[in-house]
Order: sequence, then structure tokens, then C-alpha cells
Amino acid sequence: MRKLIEKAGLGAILDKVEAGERLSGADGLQLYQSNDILAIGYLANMVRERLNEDKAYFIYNQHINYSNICTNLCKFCAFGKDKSSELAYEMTLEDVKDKVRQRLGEPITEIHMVGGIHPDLPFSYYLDLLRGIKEIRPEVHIQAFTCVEIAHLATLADKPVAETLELLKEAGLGSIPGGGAEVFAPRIRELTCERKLPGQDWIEVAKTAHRHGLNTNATMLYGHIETLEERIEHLEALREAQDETGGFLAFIPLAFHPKNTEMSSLSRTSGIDDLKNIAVARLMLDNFPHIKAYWVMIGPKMAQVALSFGADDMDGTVKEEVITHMAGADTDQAIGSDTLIRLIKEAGRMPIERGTLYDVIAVHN
Ligand code: V47
Repeated sequence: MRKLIEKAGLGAILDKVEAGERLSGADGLQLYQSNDILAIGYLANMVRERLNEDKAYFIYNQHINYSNICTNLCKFCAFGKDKSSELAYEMTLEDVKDKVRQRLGEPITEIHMVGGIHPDLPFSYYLDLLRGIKEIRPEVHIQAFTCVEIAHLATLADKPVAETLELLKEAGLGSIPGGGAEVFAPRIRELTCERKLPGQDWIEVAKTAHRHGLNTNATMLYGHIETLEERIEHLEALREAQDETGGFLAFIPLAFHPKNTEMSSLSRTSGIDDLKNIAVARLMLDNFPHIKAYWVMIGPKMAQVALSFGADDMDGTVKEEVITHMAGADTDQAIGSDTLIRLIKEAGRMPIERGTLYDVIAVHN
């Protein structure tokens, strides 16, 4: 294998990976620029197996999107709608509780709940959502509100982010999902999501959450107009933040879906780029415990292959995905745990059903 990797010009990176040394931004760029996917995958798999052996995680989760009404209206997003749009919706507390009630018979351990930046729902609405879910399913872990939403909720509450998080925690918030990070580079934010929380502020919210005992995830939306250098800057910013707080659980590369967005002239991502984003993330984010291959966005087959290219988690059953499907995803909106287990086993990995914080619920070997 060393010969193959040296032939790909990646021998110096192999030396670093073998020695457990941190890769530089230039190394990351070289990996992105290489088309030797087997060499890149081999390197990423070394790190993946060092950190997570042959384990591959999944979770029994349910997604709920309480409202798509959004004032940010990012150009890459087909989900967010202006309040006046005929496609705009807003769930009442009872609607959300009904969504939870409908699945009480299923062994769901996590509810993943996000929405847009709503112009006029009060802070109490968000607290009520958390309390309402807990009323019906007290044991469930609620992973809700991206760092972008948290910053908005702090404005609504008229309190610092730290105090706002304490109130949300008291109401039932368990952790924070990784959305809204997009690409941190100001150039990309100006061109695609100028009204959204700046990248630096997204990181500050995440670090504040970590300091107050809330874990978060992190994402990067790739495959639109970002450069490889901007991807690397994004990964380096996350790695630096993780060095400070250690509160990130997983990184999830999100493959851009162009349909029904203002960027619909762009193409879907390729399989090679999907695998590279998983692998380069695994190699650069040496302090992130987990890398997720999100089957909704890259398809269950590619997510399965990704388990040999750096990923150790396939996300979960999801139940009702809306954000990617509004943007033309051709995957199903849910997947059975039996299918996830089969895909993981066929990849030669050990399927582990996990809780949100990676506590082991069951080993399916
Ligand atoms: O915040 C929006 C992105 C995110 C598009 O934390 C798009 O475990 C692709 O963050 N094409 C929502 N992506 C999804 C998300 C997520 C998913 C699964 C697990 C976790 C986790 C987080 O999707 C948004 C935005 O960054 N997004 N539009 C689009 N057209």
C-alpha cells in the first residue's frame, strides 16, 4: 500500500498519519486535489480504525421540522420560505406533540428538531416545544436548534447565549445539531447566505454550548461555489474550536442538492467528491470522535462505502426528512434499522445502535 500511496504523491502524509501527527492545511489541500481515491481512503481508514475500530454507529431517530418560515432565505436552501409563500408552514405545539405521539410505538431515542429563522414566534414557543416533547416522551434525547437558531433565540429571549442555553436545557434540550455552519468563509456567506449568522459567530455559539455542558455537531455544505481552500479553512476552524472545548461529537459533510434553490443551475455532487469529503474530514479533524456519512444526502449505498473511507456513523432512521427532499433528494425519507444493520454488516463493520451521546444501546453482531 505504501507504494500506491507514494505513487499518488501522498507518501509524506502517510508518514504523518502513521506517526499520529496532525496534518497541515496544505496536506488537506493536497488530499482534496488528488484523484487517487483509494490512497486517500486508505489513509482515512487508518485513522478511522485507530479511533473507532470496526464499529459503525446508527441511531433510532425522528426528525421534526417545526416551521420552514425563514427570514434568511439562503440561496442554497429549498426548505426556507418567506412567511407569505403558499408553501410556508408552521406547526403548533399540538402538531409537534402529535408527531411525537404518532411514533410512541417505535423505539426512538432521539428527536432531531430544527426550523427556519422565524420572524415572529416568541421565545416561549421554543421552550414549549421542548417541554411538550418531554411530556409525551420523557426519556427521549432532544437534539434541537442549530447554532443559527440558538443565536436567534438569544435575541428573542433578550439574554446572552449562555443564559439562553441554560433556559433551553431546563426545558429539555439535550444537545445541538450541526446545521447552519454551511461554509464559514465570509465570501461564501456573502454570496449564498448574506443574512445568516456569520461563521465566526456560529463557532462562538458552539463553544459557548460546550462550555455549558451541551455537546454539538458540526457540518459543512459542500459542492456549490466554495473553493477547496475554503473547505480546508472551514475544517481548520472547527479543529481549532475543538482543541479549545472538546465539545463536538460528530462532523457531517452535507452534499449540496440544487433543485428548487436559487442555485439550481449547479450539478449534484459526484461520488468521488462525496467520498473525498468524508475522508479529508476524517484526516483533518483528528480531534473529532466521529464522522457521519448522512445516507439521506449521499444515498445509503455511498454511505455504506464511506464506512471504509473514514466514516464510522450512518446517522439514523430519520423517519421524515424534509430539508433535503425539498431540494430534490432521491433517497427515501426514512430507512429501517434492519436495513442500516444489513448495510453496516455487509461493509464488514460492527453495527452499534447508539444514543445521541454515543452511549451503546445495542450491538447487533
Ligand atoms: O442547516 C440546506 C443544509 C442542514 C441544503 O447534526 C442543505 O447530526 C444540502 O444539518 N442541500 C440541515 N444541504 C441538515 C443538518 C444535519 C443533518 C443530519 C444530521 C445532522 C447532525 C445535521 O442542511 C442545514 C443546511 O446546512 N442544507 N439546504 C441543500 N439544498
